[in-house]
Amino acid sequence: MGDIVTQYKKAGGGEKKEHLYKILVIGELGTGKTSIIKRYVHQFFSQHYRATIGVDFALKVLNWDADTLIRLQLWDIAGQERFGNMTRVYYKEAVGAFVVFDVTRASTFEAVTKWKSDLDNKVQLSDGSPVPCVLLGNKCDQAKEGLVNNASQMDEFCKEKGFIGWYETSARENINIDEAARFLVTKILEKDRANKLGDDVRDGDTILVDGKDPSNGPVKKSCC
Ligand SMILES: Nc1nc2c(ncn2[C@@H]2O[C@H](COP(=O)(O)OP(=O)(O)OP(=O)(O)O)[C@@H](O)[C@H]2O)c(=O)[nH]1
Ligand SMILES: [Mg+2]
Repeated sequence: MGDIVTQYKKAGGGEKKEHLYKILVIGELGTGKTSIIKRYVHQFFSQHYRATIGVDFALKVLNWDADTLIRLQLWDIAGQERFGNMTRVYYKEAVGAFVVFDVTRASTFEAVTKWKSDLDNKVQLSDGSPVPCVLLGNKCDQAKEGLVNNASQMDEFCKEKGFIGWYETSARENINIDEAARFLVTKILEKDRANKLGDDVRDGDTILVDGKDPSNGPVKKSCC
């Protein structure tokens, strides 16, 4: 899968395309993955830290343009999972990813390379190319520590490690999260057009995800 495209009639008579994209959110413990997703999907932030166990899910629907609706299936993977052996399962069929570090803790930046290698070793697009991945330096509302203070070195780091770009974000202050997501989705759409990531679903077909409408909650796998 990766991407499921549905075409359906718009009120005006034309056809509207609908894409379903699986996006991973990975990185060290406590870097703010869950907070970024909560901010992005629910416009909500909490100071309270509750570690994610295993994986969590959220769905964000984007009215991309007049002809395109995009559903982002966000996979919020626990920081502790890099030491487990489940990431291969979780990464399956992803078409985009965010690797998150905490700008106040340089150790979380040092772990970024390990997360990126884990990703690249375990999942590729159908043409064998790496999954487009954006690096997020979160908690930029706080004092920064390490390489993140040097933008040109960060650019260089991203080029070297195969990130398509990087952003400083704050889930607390709602900084750059929409922008980073828009950037990633733009790249995914480009890849999709070049590469046809998924199957077309005929007009009138219903997308079922584990037997449920994906707009109703966590989704895992699509079928039709
Ligand atoms: N100041 C500040 N704190 C943040 C920000 N984002 C997250 N936090 C705090 O950082 C802590 C950890 O956030 P989580 O979103 O739970 O981190 P996580 O990456 O999901 O952690 P795991 O699930 O353990 O992997 C929480 O106390 C959040 O309130 C931010 O942008 N700024
Ligand atoms: Mg979490």
